[in-house]
Amino acid sequence: MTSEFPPLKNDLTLRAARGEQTEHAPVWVMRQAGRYLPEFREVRASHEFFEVCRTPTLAAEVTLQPIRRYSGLLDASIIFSDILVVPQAMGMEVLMTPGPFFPDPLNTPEDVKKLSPTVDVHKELQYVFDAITLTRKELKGEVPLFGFTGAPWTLFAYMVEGGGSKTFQKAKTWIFKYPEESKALLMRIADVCVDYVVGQVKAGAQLIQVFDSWAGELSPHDFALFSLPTLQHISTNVRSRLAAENIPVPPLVLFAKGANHALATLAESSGYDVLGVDWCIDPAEACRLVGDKVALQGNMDPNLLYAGRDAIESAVKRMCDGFRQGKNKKGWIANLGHGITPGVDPEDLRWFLELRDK
Ligand code: 1CP
Repeated sequence: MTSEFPPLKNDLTLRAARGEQTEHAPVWVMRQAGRYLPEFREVRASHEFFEVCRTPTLAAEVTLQPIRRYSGLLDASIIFSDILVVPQAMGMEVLMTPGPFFPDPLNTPEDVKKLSPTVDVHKELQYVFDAITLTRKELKGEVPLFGFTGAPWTLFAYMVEGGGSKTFQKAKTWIFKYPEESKALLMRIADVCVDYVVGQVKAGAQLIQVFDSWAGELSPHDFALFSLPTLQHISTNVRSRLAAENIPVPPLVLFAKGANHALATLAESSGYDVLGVDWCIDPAEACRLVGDKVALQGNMDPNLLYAGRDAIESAVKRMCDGFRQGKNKKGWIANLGHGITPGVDPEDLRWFLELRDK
Protein backbone atom coordinates (compact mmCIF):
# COMPACT_ATOMS: atom_id res chain seq x y z
CA MET A 1 0.00 0.00 0.00
CA THR A 2 2.52 2.60 1.19
CA SER A 3 4.88 1.73 -1.65
CA GLU A 4 2.40 3.33 -4.06
CA PHE A 5 3.13 6.71 -2.50
CA PRO A 6 6.14 8.97 -3.07
CA PRO A 7 8.76 8.65 -0.29
CA LEU A 8 8.40 11.11 2.60
CA LYS A 9 10.98 13.91 2.53
CA ASN A 10 10.12 15.59 5.85
CA ASP A 11 9.52 13.22 8.76
CA LEU A 12 9.94 15.79 11.56
CA THR A 13 6.28 15.61 12.64
CA LEU A 14 6.30 11.80 12.64
CA ARG A 15 9.46 11.69 14.72
CA ALA A 16 8.19 14.20 17.27
CA ALA A 17 4.84 12.38 17.46
CA ARG A 18 6.65 9.14 18.20
CA GLY A 19 8.29 10.87 21.15
CA GLU A 20 11.69 11.72 19.72
CA GLN A 21 13.45 14.96 20.55
CA THR A 22 13.85 16.71 17.20
CA GLU A 23 16.42 19.28 16.02
CA HIS A 24 13.60 21.83 16.02
CA ALA A 25 9.90 21.47 16.70
CA PRO A 26 7.77 20.66 13.66
CA VAL A 27 4.86 23.05 13.13
CA TRP A 28 1.41 22.88 11.56
CA VAL A 29 -1.82 24.74 12.29
CA MET A 30 -5.28 23.38 13.08
CA ARG A 31 -7.70 24.51 10.34
CA GLN A 32 -4.75 25.57 8.19
CA ALA A 33 -6.92 25.09 5.08
CA GLY A 34 -9.75 27.52 5.58
CA ARG A 35 -11.46 30.83 5.19
CA TYR A 36 -8.50 33.05 6.12
CA LEU A 37 -6.93 32.03 2.77
CA PRO A 38 -8.18 33.95 -0.29
CA GLU A 39 -7.48 30.92 -2.50
CA PHE A 40 -9.80 28.84 -0.27
CA ARG A 41 -12.56 31.47 -0.43
CA GLU A 42 -12.21 31.41 -4.20
CA VAL A 43 -12.88 27.65 -4.32
CA ARG A 44 -15.79 28.08 -1.90
CA ALA A 45 -17.31 30.84 -4.03
CA SER A 46 -18.27 28.26 -6.63
CA HIS A 47 -18.61 25.08 -4.50
CA GLU A 48 -20.71 24.26 -1.44
CA PHE A 49 -18.81 23.25 1.69
CA PHE A 50 -19.77 19.55 1.63
CA GLU A 51 -19.27 19.46 -2.14
CA VAL A 52 -15.60 20.34 -1.51
CA CYS A 53 -15.41 17.55 1.09
CA ARG A 54 -17.06 15.03 -1.24
CA THR A 55 -15.01 15.81 -4.35
CA PRO A 56 -11.51 14.33 -3.94
CA THR A 57 -9.89 16.69 -6.46
CA LEU A 58 -11.30 19.75 -4.62
CA ALA A 59 -10.50 18.35 -1.16
CA ALA A 60 -6.93 17.62 -2.29
CA GLU A 61 -6.62 21.10 -3.82
CA VAL A 62 -7.62 22.95 -0.63
CA THR A 63 -5.52 20.62 1.53
CA LEU A 64 -2.50 21.58 -0.59
CA GLN A 65 -3.20 25.34 -0.62
CA PRO A 66 -1.44 26.14 2.67
CA ILE A 67 1.39 23.71 1.86
CA ARG A 68 2.04 25.58 -1.40
CA ARG A 69 1.62 29.09 0.03
CA TYR A 70 3.88 28.40 3.01
CA SER A 71 6.30 26.22 1.08
CA GLY A 72 8.94 24.77 3.40
CA LEU A 73 7.37 26.31 6.52
CA LEU A 74 4.70 23.72 7.37
CA ASP A 75 5.69 20.25 8.55
CA ALA A 76 2.32 18.51 8.14
CA SER A 77 -0.89 18.68 6.14
CA ILE A 78 -4.42 17.74 7.27
CA ILE A 79 -7.04 16.36 4.92
CA PHE A 80 -9.79 18.83 4.14
CA SER A 81 -13.07 17.50 5.52
CA ASP A 82 -15.21 18.10 8.59
CA ILE A 83 -15.94 16.17 11.77
CA LEU A 84 -19.65 16.26 10.86
CA VAL A 85 -19.30 13.76 8.02
CA VAL A 86 -19.63 11.08 10.75
CA PRO A 87 -23.19 12.09 11.79
CA GLN A 88 -24.00 12.24 8.06
CA ALA A 89 -22.71 8.68 7.65
CA MET A 90 -24.94 7.66 10.58
CA GLY A 91 -27.98 8.92 8.69
CA MET A 92 -28.36 12.54 9.83
CA GLU A 93 -28.78 15.52 7.56
CA VAL A 94 -26.17 18.26 8.17
CA LEU A 95 -26.08 21.61 6.37
CA MET A 96 -23.47 24.42 6.57
CA THR A 97 -25.41 27.68 6.84
CA PRO A 98 -22.60 28.93 7.32
CA GLY A 99 -22.15 27.06 10.64
CA PRO A 100 -23.32 23.46 11.06
CA PHE A 101 -27.13 22.99 11.15
CA PHE A 102 -29.03 19.72 11.71
CA PRO A 103 -32.66 20.14 10.59
CA ASP A 104 -33.70 17.05 12.56
CA PRO A 105 -31.55 16.68 15.72
CA LEU A 106 -31.84 13.92 18.34
CA ASN A 107 -34.27 15.46 20.82
CA THR A 108 -34.83 12.42 23.01
CA PRO A 109 -33.44 8.85 23.14
CA GLU A 110 -36.50 7.80 21.09
CA ASP A 111 -34.95 9.67 18.14
CA VAL A 112 -31.94 7.33 18.09
CA LYS A 113 -34.22 5.05 16.05
CA LYS A 114 -33.88 7.54 13.22
CA LEU A 115 -30.16 6.73 12.86
CA SER A 116 -29.13 4.05 10.37
CA PRO A 117 -29.16 0.72 12.25
CA THR A 118 -25.77 -0.22 10.80
CA VAL A 119 -23.25 2.07 9.16
CA ASP A 120 -21.19 0.93 6.19
CA VAL A 121 -18.36 3.42 6.59
CA HIS A 122 -16.73 2.24 3.38
CA LYS A 123 -19.82 3.08 1.42
CA GLU A 124 -20.71 6.31 3.20
CA LEU A 125 -17.24 7.82 3.58
CA GLN A 126 -15.35 6.31 0.65
CA TYR A 127 -15.03 9.85 -0.71
CA VAL A 128 -12.83 10.80 2.27
CA PHE A 129 -10.64 7.75 1.71
CA ASP A 130 -10.34 8.63 -1.99
CA ALA A 131 -9.45 12.23 -1.08
CA ILE A 132 -6.74 10.99 1.30
CA THR A 133 -5.20 8.67 -1.32
CA LEU A 134 -5.22 11.38 -3.98
CA THR A 135 -3.77 13.99 -1.60
CA ARG A 136 -0.98 11.61 -0.51
CA LYS A 137 0.02 11.30 -4.16
CA GLU A 138 -0.23 15.03 -4.87
CA LEU A 139 1.80 15.92 -1.78
CA LYS A 140 4.75 14.14 -3.44
CA GLY A 141 6.18 13.31 -0.02
CA GLU A 142 6.69 16.98 0.94
CA VAL A 143 5.06 16.55 4.38
CA PRO A 144 2.99 13.83 6.07
CA LEU A 145 -0.83 13.85 5.91
CA PHE A 146 -3.10 13.84 8.96
CA GLY A 147 -6.47 12.11 8.86
CA PHE A 148 -8.94 13.02 11.59
CA THR A 149 -12.25 12.35 13.28
CA GLY A 150 -14.41 14.16 15.81
CA ALA A 151 -14.52 12.52 19.23
CA PRO A 152 -17.81 10.87 20.25
CA TRP A 153 -18.72 13.46 22.92
CA THR A 154 -18.15 16.38 20.51
CA LEU A 155 -20.15 14.67 17.74
CA PHE A 156 -22.91 13.72 20.22
CA ALA A 157 -23.13 17.39 21.25
CA TYR A 158 -23.74 18.47 17.62
CA MET A 159 -26.22 15.63 16.97
CA VAL A 160 -28.30 16.58 20.03
CA GLU A 161 -27.92 20.38 19.91
CA GLY A 162 -28.54 20.48 16.17
CA GLY A 163 -25.56 22.80 15.66
CA GLY A 164 -23.05 24.83 17.62
CA SER A 165 -23.98 25.92 21.14
CA LYS A 166 -22.88 28.29 23.88
CA THR A 167 -24.41 26.43 26.83
CA PHE A 168 -24.67 22.81 25.61
CA GLN A 169 -27.92 22.66 27.52
CA LYS A 170 -29.55 20.00 25.35
CA ALA A 171 -26.49 17.72 25.19
CA LYS A 172 -26.03 18.02 28.95
CA THR A 173 -29.70 17.37 29.63
CA TRP A 174 -29.21 14.11 27.73
CA ILE A 175 -26.18 12.93 29.70
CA PHE A 176 -27.66 13.92 33.08
CA LYS A 177 -31.23 12.74 32.42
CA TYR A 178 -30.52 9.70 30.25
CA PRO A 179 -27.00 8.58 31.24
CA GLU A 180 -27.33 4.98 30.04
CA GLU A 181 -28.89 5.90 26.69
CA SER A 182 -26.21 8.58 26.30
CA LYS A 183 -23.40 6.10 26.96
CA ALA A 184 -24.91 3.67 24.45
CA LEU A 185 -25.13 6.36 21.76
CA LEU A 186 -21.59 7.59 22.53
CA MET A 187 -20.25 4.05 22.11
CA ARG A 188 -22.19 3.65 18.88
CA ILE A 189 -20.52 6.79 17.56
CA ALA A 190 -17.14 5.49 18.82
CA ASP A 191 -17.56 2.28 16.80
CA VAL A 192 -18.16 4.32 13.64
CA CYS A 193 -15.06 6.41 14.47
CA VAL A 194 -12.98 3.21 14.73
CA ASP A 195 -14.04 2.02 11.25
CA TYR A 196 -13.51 5.54 9.92
CA VAL A 197 -9.99 5.92 11.33
CA VAL A 198 -8.95 2.43 10.16
CA GLY A 199 -10.23 3.29 6.67
CA GLN A 200 -8.28 6.56 6.66
CA VAL A 201 -5.06 4.79 7.63
CA LYS A 202 -5.57 2.18 4.90
CA ALA A 203 -6.17 5.03 2.43
CA GLY A 204 -2.83 6.65 3.33
CA ALA A 205 -3.24 8.88 6.41
CA GLN A 206 0.15 9.04 8.19
CA LEU A 207 -1.08 10.44 11.51
CA ILE A 208 -4.56 10.62 13.01
CA GLN A 209 -5.98 13.39 15.18
CA VAL A 210 -9.13 12.98 17.29
CA PHE A 211 -10.79 16.37 17.95
CA ASP A 212 -12.71 16.50 21.23
CA SER A 213 -13.34 20.22 20.78
CA TRP A 214 -16.03 20.38 23.47
CA ALA A 215 -14.30 18.22 26.11
CA GLY A 216 -13.90 21.33 28.27
CA GLU A 217 -17.67 21.71 28.58
CA LEU A 218 -17.72 18.64 30.85
CA SER A 219 -16.72 18.59 34.51
CA PRO A 220 -13.74 16.35 35.28
CA HIS A 221 -16.22 13.78 36.64
CA ASP A 222 -18.40 13.84 33.53
CA PHE A 223 -15.42 13.85 31.16
CA ALA A 224 -14.20 10.66 32.89
CA LEU A 225 -17.68 9.13 32.62
CA PHE A 226 -18.87 10.18 29.17
CA SER A 227 -15.84 11.03 27.04
CA LEU A 228 -12.72 9.21 28.23
CA PRO A 229 -14.10 5.65 27.79
CA THR A 230 -15.03 6.43 24.17
CA LEU A 231 -11.58 7.94 23.47
CA GLN A 232 -9.96 4.80 24.90
CA HIS A 233 -12.33 2.63 22.87
CA ILE A 234 -11.11 4.35 19.70
CA SER A 235 -7.36 4.07 20.46
CA THR A 236 -7.58 0.46 21.66
CA ASN A 237 -9.67 -0.78 18.75
CA VAL A 238 -7.82 1.16 16.05
CA ARG A 239 -4.56 -0.36 17.34
CA SER A 240 -5.91 -3.92 17.47
CA ARG A 241 -7.72 -3.74 14.13
CA LEU A 242 -4.63 -2.46 12.31
CA ALA A 243 -2.32 -4.94 14.09
CA ALA A 244 -4.63 -7.81 13.03
CA GLU A 245 -4.05 -6.80 9.42
CA ASN A 246 -0.30 -6.23 9.86
CA ILE A 247 -0.71 -2.53 9.12
CA PRO A 248 1.64 -0.26 11.12
CA VAL A 249 -0.25 1.96 13.56
CA PRO A 250 0.40 5.65 12.82
CA PRO A 251 0.84 8.15 15.66
CA LEU A 252 -2.51 8.91 17.31
CA VAL A 253 -3.03 12.49 18.50
CA LEU A 254 -5.80 13.47 20.91
CA PHE A 255 -6.89 17.11 21.19
CA ALA A 256 -9.29 17.27 24.12
CA LYS A 257 -9.77 21.03 24.23
CA GLY A 258 -10.31 22.42 27.71
CA ALA A 259 -9.58 19.10 29.42
CA ASN A 260 -6.17 20.08 30.76
CA HIS A 261 -7.38 18.84 34.17
CA ALA A 262 -7.20 15.32 32.70
CA LEU A 263 -3.71 15.58 31.15
CA ALA A 264 -1.99 13.24 33.61
CA THR A 265 -4.73 10.61 33.23
CA LEU A 266 -4.77 10.96 29.45
CA ALA A 267 -0.98 10.57 29.34
CA GLU A 268 -1.19 7.46 31.50
CA SER A 269 -4.14 5.64 30.03
CA SER A 270 -5.80 7.14 26.96
CA GLY A 271 -3.74 5.16 24.46
CA TYR A 272 -2.70 8.21 22.38
CA ASP A 273 0.90 9.08 21.45
CA VAL A 274 0.44 12.85 21.45
CA LEU A 275 -1.81 15.12 23.51
CA GLY A 276 -2.84 18.48 22.08
CA VAL A 277 -3.12 21.29 24.60
CA ASP A 278 -4.90 24.64 24.43
CA TRP A 279 -3.45 27.93 25.72
CA CYS A 280 -5.04 27.68 29.16
CA ILE A 281 -2.10 25.73 30.51
CA ASP A 282 1.55 26.77 30.71
CA PRO A 283 3.73 24.57 28.50
CA ALA A 284 6.05 23.74 31.43
CA GLU A 285 3.08 22.59 33.52
CA ALA A 286 1.76 20.44 30.65
CA CYS A 287 5.23 18.86 30.34
CA ARG A 288 5.29 18.18 34.07
CA LEU A 289 1.84 16.56 34.01
CA VAL A 290 2.54 14.19 31.11
CA GLY A 291 6.12 13.33 32.13
CA ASP A 292 7.78 10.94 29.70
CA LYS A 293 4.56 9.21 28.68
CA VAL A 294 3.49 11.15 25.56
CA ALA A 295 4.51 13.93 23.19
CA LEU A 296 2.68 17.28 23.28
CA GLN A 297 1.17 19.56 20.64
CA GLY A 298 0.16 23.21 20.88
CA ASN A 299 -0.52 25.76 22.20
CA MET A 300 -0.47 29.48 21.24
CA ASP A 301 -3.76 31.36 21.64
CA PRO A 302 -5.02 31.76 18.03
CA ASN A 303 -6.19 35.30 18.80
CA LEU A 304 -2.55 36.37 19.11
CA LEU A 305 -2.51 36.21 15.31
CA TYR A 306 -4.59 39.43 15.38
CA ALA A 307 -2.21 41.28 17.69
CA GLY A 308 0.68 42.17 15.37
CA ARG A 309 4.12 40.79 14.83
CA ASP A 310 5.74 41.85 18.11
CA ALA A 311 3.01 40.18 20.16
CA ILE A 312 3.26 37.03 18.03
CA GLU A 313 7.02 36.98 18.40
CA SER A 314 7.05 37.20 22.18
CA ALA A 315 4.27 34.62 22.48
CA VAL A 316 6.15 32.17 20.23
CA LYS A 317 9.30 32.71 22.26
CA ARG A 318 7.44 32.04 25.52
CA MET A 319 5.86 28.92 24.03
CA CYS A 320 9.20 27.57 22.76
CA ASP A 321 10.96 28.30 26.03
CA GLY A 322 8.14 26.67 27.97
CA PHE A 323 8.16 23.42 26.02
CA ARG A 324 11.95 23.31 25.73
CA GLN A 325 12.58 24.05 29.40
CA GLY A 326 9.63 21.95 30.53
CA LYS A 327 11.99 18.99 30.67
CA ASN A 328 9.57 16.82 28.75
CA LYS A 329 11.40 13.74 27.64
CA LYS A 330 9.18 13.32 24.59
CA GLY A 331 8.63 15.31 21.43
CA TRP A 332 6.78 18.58 20.89
CA ILE A 333 4.81 19.64 17.82
CA ALA A 334 4.24 23.41 17.66
CA ASN A 335 0.69 24.49 16.81
CA LEU A 336 -2.00 26.90 17.92
CA GLY A 337 -4.12 26.00 20.94
CA HIS A 338 -7.20 25.76 18.66
CA GLY A 339 -8.02 26.34 15.00
CA ILE A 340 -7.01 29.48 13.09
CA THR A 341 -9.98 31.82 12.55
CA PRO A 342 -11.29 33.41 9.32
CA GLY A 343 -10.08 37.00 9.84
CA VAL A 344 -6.35 36.31 10.23
CA ASP A 345 -4.00 37.97 7.71
CA PRO A 346 -2.19 35.07 5.98
CA GLU A 347 1.07 37.05 6.23
CA ASP A 348 0.76 37.12 10.03
CA LEU A 349 0.44 33.34 9.99
CA ARG A 350 3.60 33.27 7.85
CA TRP A 351 5.36 35.26 10.57
CA PHE A 352 4.24 32.71 13.20
CA LEU A 353 5.58 29.88 11.02
CA GLU A 354 8.87 31.64 10.25
CA LEU A 355 9.56 32.28 13.92
CA ARG A 356 9.39 28.56 14.55
CA ASP A 357 11.44 26.95 17.26
CA LYS A 358 15.05 27.28 16.08
O1 1CP B 1 -17.66 28.03 4.78
C1 1CP B 1 -16.78 27.26 5.13
O2 1CP B 1 -15.84 26.98 4.40
C2 1CP B 1 -16.96 26.64 6.49
C3 1CP B 1 -15.81 26.76 7.42
C4 1CP B 1 -15.31 25.38 7.78
C5 1CP B 1 -14.06 24.84 7.43
C6 1CP B 1 -12.97 25.49 6.64
C7 1CP B 1 -16.01 24.38 8.49
C8 1CP B 1 -17.37 24.48 9.02
N1 1CP B 1 -15.22 23.25 8.57
C9 1CP B 1 -14.02 23.49 7.94
C10 1CP B 1 -12.91 22.53 7.75
C11 1CP B 1 -12.48 21.71 8.88
N2 1CP B 1 -13.21 21.36 9.97
C12 1CP B 1 -11.21 21.10 8.98
C13 1CP B 1 -10.24 21.18 7.81
C14 1CP B 1 -8.90 20.75 7.87
C15 1CP B 1 -7.96 21.80 8.41
O3 1CP B 1 -7.73 21.80 9.63
O4 1CP B 1 -7.39 22.57 7.61
C16 1CP B 1 -11.17 20.44 10.23
C17 1CP B 1 -10.02 19.68 10.84
C18 1CP B 1 -12.44 20.62 10.83
C19 1CP B 1 -12.83 20.00 12.11
C20 1CP B 1 -13.98 20.57 12.85
N3 1CP B 1 -15.21 20.95 12.38
C21 1CP B 1 -14.00 20.72 14.26
C22 1CP B 1 -12.88 20.31 15.17
C23 1CP B 1 -11.78 21.30 15.17
C24 1CP B 1 -12.07 22.57 15.92
O5 1CP B 1 -11.76 23.64 15.35
O6 1CP B 1 -12.56 22.50 17.06
C25 1CP B 1 -15.25 21.25 14.62
C26 1CP B 1 -15.74 21.60 16.01
C27 1CP B 1 -16.01 21.39 13.43
C28 1CP B 1 -17.40 21.87 13.31
C29 1CP B 1 -17.48 23.02 12.40
N4 1CP B 1 -17.43 22.93 11.05
C30 1CP B 1 -17.48 24.18 10.48
C31 1CP B 1 -17.58 25.13 11.53
C32 1CP B 1 -17.70 26.62 11.35
C33 1CP B 1 -17.55 24.39 12.73
C34 1CP B 1 -17.58 24.95 14.13
C35 1CP B 1 -18.93 25.50 14.46
C36 1CP B 1 -19.11 25.67 15.94
O7 1CP B 1 -18.57 26.65 16.49
O8 1CP B 1 -19.82 24.85 16.53
